[in-house]
Amino acid sequence: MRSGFVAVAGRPNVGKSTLVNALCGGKVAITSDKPQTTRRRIFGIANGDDYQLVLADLPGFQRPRDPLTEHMQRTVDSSFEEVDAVVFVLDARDRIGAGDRFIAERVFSLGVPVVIALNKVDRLKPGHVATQMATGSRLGDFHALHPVSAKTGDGIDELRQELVELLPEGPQYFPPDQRTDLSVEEQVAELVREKAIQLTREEVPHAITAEVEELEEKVARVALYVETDSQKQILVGKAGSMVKEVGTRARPEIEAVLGHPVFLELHVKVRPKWRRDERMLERLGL
Ligand SMILES: Nc1nc2c(ncn2[C@@H]2O[C@H](COP(=O)(O)OP(=O)(O)OP(=O)(O)O)[C@@H](O)[C@H]2O)c(=O)[nH]1
Ligand SMILES: [Mg+2]
Repeated sequence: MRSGFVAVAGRPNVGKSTLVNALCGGKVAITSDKPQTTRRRIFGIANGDDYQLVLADLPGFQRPRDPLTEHMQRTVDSSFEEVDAVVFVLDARDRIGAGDRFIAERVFSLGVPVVIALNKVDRLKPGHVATQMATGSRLGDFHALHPVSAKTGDGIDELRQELVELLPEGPQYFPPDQRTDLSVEEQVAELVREKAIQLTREEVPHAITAEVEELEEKVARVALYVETDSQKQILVGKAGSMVKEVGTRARPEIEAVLGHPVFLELHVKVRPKWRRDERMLERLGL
């Protein structure tokens, strides 16, 4: 049995969480087109007959601006301790530049193999992919470089195989039917937050957090927090249309997690400056 831990690092929005989901063969982490969607470390577990690959999906590397983003960056830093390898994710559709070089300095000095995943190669011209591969390969002394599309699944099996080969012999850290270390409550809150982030724009997604207030057999009550009244107005929407849409989108996925139908009750609340509130951050597990 091979088993171990692999950190997934990269700039915000390059597709780390989408990639973790693809490698695990199912949804573990929420994703969105807004940067800073992932706020904490989430284990995604890929189980095979003779391996257990535990991927640590991480927040994107960033310069901290407030206590929340400070906590997020600290999570990234501490997650590099005791990993067997790192997947360094690059966005093939974007310029590979200073931000990536900054991360490269850190991951290539860890002393573990670094596998570069050049993500989002779907619908890119082969010549463009080749150029980006050449640029990516100059970032550091990588173990392997894989062009992939987390979206279409292209190259994912090969990348998973590569990572499994880097794992040492070891025990099964999690039961083989487990795909994440998040509790059911945390998964429910994350799914609600995902839909709220996907439906809002500009500063609003960053000001949203979600917390399960009550999870009963037939009812899930989830609070959505924002920082200001105007953000609340946006998230509630005209006659409650926005929050209703959040619920409509989240409910089927929550039911899939729970394994049965549920009535989803969402409450939008204002909590001024929660991103600067250490006690609130701790309560949210951030
Ligand atoms: N075209 C394309 N889009 C992708 C691919 N992988 C991810 N995306 C999109 O890129 C955006 C960001 O994806 P995420 O997985 O949330 O990115 P992330 O790196 O986890 O972002 P943070 O958690 O905010 O750091 C989403 O809109 C995804 O749908 C891909 O292979 N191809
Ligand atoms: Mg993410």
